Amino acid sequence: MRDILTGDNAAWLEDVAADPRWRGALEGTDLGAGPSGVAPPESAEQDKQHRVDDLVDAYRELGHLYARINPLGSYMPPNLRYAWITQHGVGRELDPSTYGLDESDMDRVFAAPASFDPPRARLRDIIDRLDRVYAGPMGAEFLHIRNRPMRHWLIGQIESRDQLKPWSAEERRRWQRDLIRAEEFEAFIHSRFTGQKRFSLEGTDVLIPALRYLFTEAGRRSIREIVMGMAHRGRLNVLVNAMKKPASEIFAMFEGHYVPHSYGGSGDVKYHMGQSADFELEDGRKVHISLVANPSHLEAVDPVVQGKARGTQRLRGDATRKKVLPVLIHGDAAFSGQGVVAETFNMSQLRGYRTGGTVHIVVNNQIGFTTASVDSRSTFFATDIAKVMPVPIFHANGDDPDAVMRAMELALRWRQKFGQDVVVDIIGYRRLGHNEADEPSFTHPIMYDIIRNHESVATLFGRHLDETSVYAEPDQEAFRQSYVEELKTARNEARELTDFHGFQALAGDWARVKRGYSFDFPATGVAPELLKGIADQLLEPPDGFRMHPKLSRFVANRRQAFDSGEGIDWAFAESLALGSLLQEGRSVRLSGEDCGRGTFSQRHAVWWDVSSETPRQHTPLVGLAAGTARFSVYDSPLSEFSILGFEYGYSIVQPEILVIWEAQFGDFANGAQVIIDQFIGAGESKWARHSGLVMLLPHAYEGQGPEHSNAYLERYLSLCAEENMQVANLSTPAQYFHALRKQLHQDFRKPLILMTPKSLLRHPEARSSLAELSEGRFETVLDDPSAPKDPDTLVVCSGHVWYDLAERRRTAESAAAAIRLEQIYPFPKDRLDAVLSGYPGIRRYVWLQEEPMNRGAWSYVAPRLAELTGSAWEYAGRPESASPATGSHGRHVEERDRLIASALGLDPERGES
Ligand SMILES: Cc1ncc(C[n+]2csc(CCOP(=O)(O)OP(=O)(O)O)c2C)c(N)n1
Ligand SMILES: [Mg+2]
Repeated sequence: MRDILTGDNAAWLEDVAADPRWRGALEGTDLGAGPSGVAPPESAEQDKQHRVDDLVDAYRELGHLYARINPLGSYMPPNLRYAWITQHGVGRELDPSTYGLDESDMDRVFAAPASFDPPRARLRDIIDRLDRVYAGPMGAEFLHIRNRPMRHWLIGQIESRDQLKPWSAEERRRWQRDLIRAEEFEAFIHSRFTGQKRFSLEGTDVLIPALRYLFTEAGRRSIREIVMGMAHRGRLNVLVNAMKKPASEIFAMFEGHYVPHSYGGSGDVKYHMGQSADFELEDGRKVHISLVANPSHLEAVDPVVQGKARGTQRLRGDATRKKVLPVLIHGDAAFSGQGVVAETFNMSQLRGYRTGGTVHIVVNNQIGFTTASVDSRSTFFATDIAKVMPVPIFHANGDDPDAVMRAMELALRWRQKFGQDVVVDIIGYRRLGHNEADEPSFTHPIMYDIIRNHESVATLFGRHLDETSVYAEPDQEAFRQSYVEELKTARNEARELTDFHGFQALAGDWARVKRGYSFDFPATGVAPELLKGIADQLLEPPDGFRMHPKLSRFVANRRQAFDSGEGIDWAFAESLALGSLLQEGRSVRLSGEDCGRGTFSQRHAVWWDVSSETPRQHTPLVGLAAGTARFSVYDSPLSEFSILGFEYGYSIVQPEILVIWEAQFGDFANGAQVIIDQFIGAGESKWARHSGLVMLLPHAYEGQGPEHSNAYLERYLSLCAEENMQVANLSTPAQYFHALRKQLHQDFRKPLILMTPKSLLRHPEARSSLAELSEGRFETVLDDPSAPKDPDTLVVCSGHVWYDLAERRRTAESAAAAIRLEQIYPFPKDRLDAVLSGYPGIRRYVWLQEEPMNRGAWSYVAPRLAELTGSAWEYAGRPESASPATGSHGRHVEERDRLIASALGLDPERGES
């Protein structure tokens, strides 16, 4: 600012500064105080106008703190009331007398805010409008939006005369019918299935008309698909009354007729189920709505919804992200408490993860289980976390459908205009306990006294519609009765649904996908001439592109390896595999921390021109994509939970895209443990949702200390059952090449968990030949390429440790053969059996691993290996350890030498050297 306040500009800016409309903008600069730093004298008229402007600003800034947004009136836990007053000094900010305006000014005409029409108005009318739009049953927070045009647009929308127009009678009758449905649905379950958990919506019933209004408005604005996530609260009600799930199916689950095993899988409780349905507009247009299945873990579904929405945008060719809308419905306690909410906001505008803005709805019942808001968060509102972003927040009184719909409308308008997130905080209450068997007044006696005497929104709004002759009470009652009859019929139908499994059949592209796993792997070799074409594309810089000298060397090395037909390393094998898939017309998406270059400088999927002033990049794989295929690679934010969730969500959209997530080091994936446990491991069993997601987890004991050694292989293995995923620890680039290609070439989709190399990326022996890429397929077991004659010891190991073993064996006299278990789950029993049968004279069977005994694959493989040979296997590896690895490099080397020696039968205790 200071730089431009010189010369000619200064005079012009001084003129501007005199204009009252610019006052706020220039506050804090020299101009804010006038040309000489001293404010010019004002006329009495100007002075009054400034006072009016200050009042207008106060409404915009603080109106929401005065708004009548709490249906429980002034009820607030005592300490929260204290916090309110100390933080906000609420009292007289909206009182005209605070600004020196009194009754005699009320009929005087002033310049109105720019959003007003006409531009001048009586003070009384200005205040009246501001009061209604900012301090009525809806409050708005937006001053954290720093972008002025966006903020002004929003102010214009909120203050516009349109906001005061009454809703149409037809619209309001529709909402009332939705409210009646919402209320009767809960009441029906309450009386028929007493004491069973349903997580009643009562107290925030307005969610049902609000959602249906959102779907309708979205459809009118050309949105074709909505991807939605929500928690337990009112989910059954939403499924039936907003998403067309037959009530009979819900009732069948209450009746105990639910038999997911008849389809296969565990199924899930009713309030976690997903659903998809077409929502029809009156003009016949349809909006497809999908509610993503979710686990109990609150907010974990948020990034999954984002990934699914992004994938759907891709599938539908929605380049501007205006046709597919993500909607997330949160609880008030979870919204402020769960960090993944902040992670999801953070990714919302990033190139690789944006979805064009999410409509967030907070179903705010002012409590979380038994915990009061004051113990739940340090912020005043549950929604304050959203203020890290330019996200408008509308608070609406849940007892006032007119206000709630207004907020929904503004939210959608904002999202479609700016592609940014927006929050609608529906403030209601929870009529019952956390669940229906729960007694809420143990902990909140005063609040629950108020709630007991508080009439439902359907009662209040219904009475108002009756009194204003919009919807006569007898007509409302007739509708209520007809809906109850519908529910009764549904209940009777439920009695017939005796073998209800609840899974929605796989449709579209997924219909082709087989459910079961198969060891009949497709051939995944790629002809040498095709590989050459791919390599040429990968290794050729564009014209005039100046490469980093080290990158030039990297490319030259790859070229040399390719031309010699030998020495293809890990990362090169990866590029060739991805390039081949792209050439076949299949898309690839890779994301993770620093994955463009690669944590270990191994990948260089993105090249940077070192000479150009404007950053110029080249991504060689992009040019290989055939047809509609696309290669995308994104350096992700420093988050595991949200990014893995996002990629999982992307992977369930359609089966023909290879979606890969890479951890910086394998152990960091435990920050995403909820996604691994609840979605990746169990999603197919619970919800019949298939995913071919690949997780790359750098893993190897190389003396880097406790945190960079271990990807917690054992955790994945503990989740393995019923062929739910594939877990592998590979030892050659060719194996990696075939594993990646196979992931799209096999006819089923299961997550692939790969332990990936670190030092092996550059190990001169961890190389493959072109011939190995051109022929064959993925092998679950690799036989010993240089087994001694008549071995008496057979070692089975997996991954990196094989190279240590092979090296030691070269210099030691050992009669041990060593084979590699490349895929650990599904356990390749038959293949391993076949390989073992090639070694008839074995006296010692040894499992070798570099991980401590309580980690790695030992616990998983031990009983399986024993079953194969009918004898217990020896263990060669590190002893049990609380920490994943030693922090001392010297100690690491000792441990390594000892475990290799022990596997080969060379350890001192055995009297050998
Ligand atoms: C991550 C996680 N921690 C704890 C729980 C247990 N839990 C279930 S509901 C709930 C309270 C949620 O409060 P809120 O988000 O306000 O939703 P409400 O039930 O009030 O609608 C808790 C703690 C959970 N489901 N998920
Ligand atoms: Mg709550």
